[in-house]
Amino acid sequence: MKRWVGGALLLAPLTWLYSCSGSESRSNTAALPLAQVDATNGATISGKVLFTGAAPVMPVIDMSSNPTCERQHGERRAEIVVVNPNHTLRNTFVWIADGLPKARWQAPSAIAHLDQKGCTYQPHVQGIMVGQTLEISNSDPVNHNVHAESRVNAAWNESEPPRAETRLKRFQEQEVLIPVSCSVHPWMRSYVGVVAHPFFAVTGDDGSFSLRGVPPGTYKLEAVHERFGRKQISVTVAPQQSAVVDFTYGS
Ligand SMILES: [Cu+2]
Repeated sequence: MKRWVGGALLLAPLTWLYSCSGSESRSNTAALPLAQVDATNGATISGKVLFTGAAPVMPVIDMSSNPTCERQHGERRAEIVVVNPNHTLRNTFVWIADGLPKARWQAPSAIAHLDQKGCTYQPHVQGIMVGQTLEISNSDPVNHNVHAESRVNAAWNESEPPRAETRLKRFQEQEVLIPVSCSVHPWMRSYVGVVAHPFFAVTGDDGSFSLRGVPPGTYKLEAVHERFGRKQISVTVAPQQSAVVDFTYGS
């Protein structure tokens, strides 16, 4: 088992969101062979996203502009930075940014979901594949306005009233990450990573990630966090090998 800790490259702050979002787009992969995850001989790349230093205190969200939202939630803090009790960072998107063999990966038929509930987006960060359906719903009794602030894919901004039909969206190009905001409630913000292959994950309450069935090769593994930006680590895996890669954010 190999282990890489820290030493990652942190790109310039504030520019991370719209920097290069990966190698292949759907438009130029149509003629490539179809690839499949190799569960037998593929490698596993796993690890944690660590956070050092004191966890920043997130502000309480001011929902006073909408009493309905405020009644639903009471006091709620922003999810911009969530440090877990084990000193790891939640809501970090981890993916293979470069190095995969030239191939076309099939999007899963499973539908991904983004809900507007309690005047927040749930989940806060998620990954989907190029071409995969994202169902956007509104569980609230208030009007929301969903704005996909994409730069590579076509952006859109659509109202979603209470009890409206769910919206089904697909993104045709790789783009990491797309901010999704609400024009009505400025505190509402979500991020969707759209990837041309299945090797991505989002850290949860233990800060870990695991990418399975990865073809042997050398990859640029990237972590992306909405506040702390991008970090990249090079990792090489042989067939059936397990590699552990930890990213470190913080002071
Ligand atoms: Cu809203």
